[in-house]
Amino acid sequence: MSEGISCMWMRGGTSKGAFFLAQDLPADPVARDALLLRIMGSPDPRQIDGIGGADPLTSKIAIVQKSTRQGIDVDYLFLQVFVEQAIVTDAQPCGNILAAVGPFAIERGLVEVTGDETRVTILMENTGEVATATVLTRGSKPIYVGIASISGVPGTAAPVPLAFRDIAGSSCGALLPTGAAVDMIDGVAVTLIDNGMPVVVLAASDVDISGEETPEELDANEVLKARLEKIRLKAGPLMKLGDVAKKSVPKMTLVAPSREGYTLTTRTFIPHRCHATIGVFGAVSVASAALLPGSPANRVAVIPDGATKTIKVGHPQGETSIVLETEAGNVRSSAILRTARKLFDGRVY
Ligand code: NQM
Repeated sequence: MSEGISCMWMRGGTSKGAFFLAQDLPADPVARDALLLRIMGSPDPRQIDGIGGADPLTSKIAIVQKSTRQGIDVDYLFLQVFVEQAIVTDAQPCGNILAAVGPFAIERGLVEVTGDETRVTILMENTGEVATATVLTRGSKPIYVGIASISGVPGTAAPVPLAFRDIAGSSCGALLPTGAAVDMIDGVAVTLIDNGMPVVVLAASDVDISGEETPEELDANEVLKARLEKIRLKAGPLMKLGDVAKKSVPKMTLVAPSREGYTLTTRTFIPHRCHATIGVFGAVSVASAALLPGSPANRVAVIPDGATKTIKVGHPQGETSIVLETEAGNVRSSAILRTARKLFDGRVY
């Protein structure tokens, strides 16, 4: 530790995190997590004694290594470091941080560049699911500069399209872990769904908000937060996630009709603070919930026709478009456009 540890600080989508090679961290998870808490500066609301950004979206870790599995380039373990509690959890994946895994793997020489475009196949160790990232490359390096833009990130950057297949039930064992598109918890209609991320989807109007509030307004609404947490703690076991008191899943997404012409609009608690936008797998799960007839998301959504559906998931800073390939009404694969950027490369102490 006195010598420091090699670490790259990267933006992936609308999140930021510390990227490590697996070989540079302790193999023992207890020692590793203690070290990561110290590196990020948790527990502390300001993370003043670490490099974390005092927000769940900037208190994230990616651990990457060359894969030994057939057809997979790299294995990626995501860890969420809680800001105010001494908790490091692998109980969720992260599709935003995933956007920077391909560029990082190329930077560290884990994947060979194959021309103007390099496809990186990534095993997400948290769920056992596979993602394919396409990274623009020149020489032996990723290109970060480009013309793609995503809501929640100022300016433009090189596009990093991400594609997923068969991610239903990634953490809960089934797309709908209770077998139903609608369940009732505390008198509120909810969809308990996992298409890449366990999410409880409910209508904003059912918990007495419009769904257009700012994250700051929602974070200040203690009555709403207490009500959502009660529902979440009951949803956890129903979703086969056990006791979720100390877990960052399931997420809580409040849905409402969109006045901007998006498919629907959302406000998401992850799970105790309101997301500035929405997570990648969170958005895939909510988009999938919108296709379920009679569900809270379906009731507020305007669903496009056709087997290939672009679902525009509205959020506080614009929208996140998810492309769903469907077959007989079921989602077969999904894709999303992200961008990523190398921010700092050095040693962390
Ligand atoms: O849902 C935040 C993020 C995420 C996770 C969260 C994510 C995803 O925006 O795939 O990206 O929901 O904790 O980084």
